[in-house]
Amino acid sequence: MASDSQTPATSIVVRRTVGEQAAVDAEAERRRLAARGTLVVNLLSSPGAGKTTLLEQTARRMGSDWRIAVLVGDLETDRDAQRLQGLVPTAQLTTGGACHLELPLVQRGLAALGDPELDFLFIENVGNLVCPASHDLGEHLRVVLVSTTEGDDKPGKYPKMFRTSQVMLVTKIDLLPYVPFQVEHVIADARRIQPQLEAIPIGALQGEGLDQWQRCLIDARQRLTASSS
Ligand SMILES: Nc1nc2c(ncn2[C@@H]2O[C@H](COP(=O)(O)OP(=O)(O)O)[C@@H](O)[C@H]2O)c(=O)[nH]1
Ligand SMILES: [Mg+2]
Repeated sequence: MASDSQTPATSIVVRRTVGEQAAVDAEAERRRLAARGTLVVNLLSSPGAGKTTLLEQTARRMGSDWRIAVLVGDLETDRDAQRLQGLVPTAQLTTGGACHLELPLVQRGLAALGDPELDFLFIENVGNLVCPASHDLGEHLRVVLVSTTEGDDKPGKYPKMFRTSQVMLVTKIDLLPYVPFQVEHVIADARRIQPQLEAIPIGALQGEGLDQWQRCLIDARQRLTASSS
């Protein structure tokens, strides 16, 4: 039997799948931004549920007290970024047809803003209740919006989106008198999938529920800074 010194060295190459590497990268980004005190909020919904409107109102309410920036994902056009211009530093992330955002594009958007020190970084994902649920952007808070015009049966039909979110905003509650939609039904349906889900009904245009939304953000950031210090 050969002695140890004669044994040829054996090298083992450990390869990660693309998915595993993406998870490692997202976790590294999450930790990097947590250490800086930046709460990253990933906003997801079907098209038109009210993500940009919510961001406009959030920037108006919080922009003078907190350092905020927004990365806006879209298939084409910079229309949402234009709506936010003048309210908050914004970078448009154009996916060129892809149905969701991925971390490298988010990191390019943040670099385009100069990777500033922030209290809150909002990411408006591409409008879609399916694909964005499968992509970790390094966020600390995943927020799904469901509007009163979409029907109160959507959580059960798109379970991954609701299972992976911490907060659900029920939007456009000013339209409740005109549409067949029960807020308690949508909340019960979502909590069957994700019992811990925090649910906040809002009407962003009129400002309903925005105090609670703002408290939710500030509390989440406080928890983040407490746990990373
Ligand atoms: N009635 C009502 N309409 C809203 C509200 N929030 C957004 N909208 C409208 O819904 C449409 C889509 O909103 P937008 O913010 O662009 O949705 P996004 O595609 O998710 O970014 C726009 O016409 C908004 O004015 C709301 O609270 N109430
Ligand atoms: Mg939008």
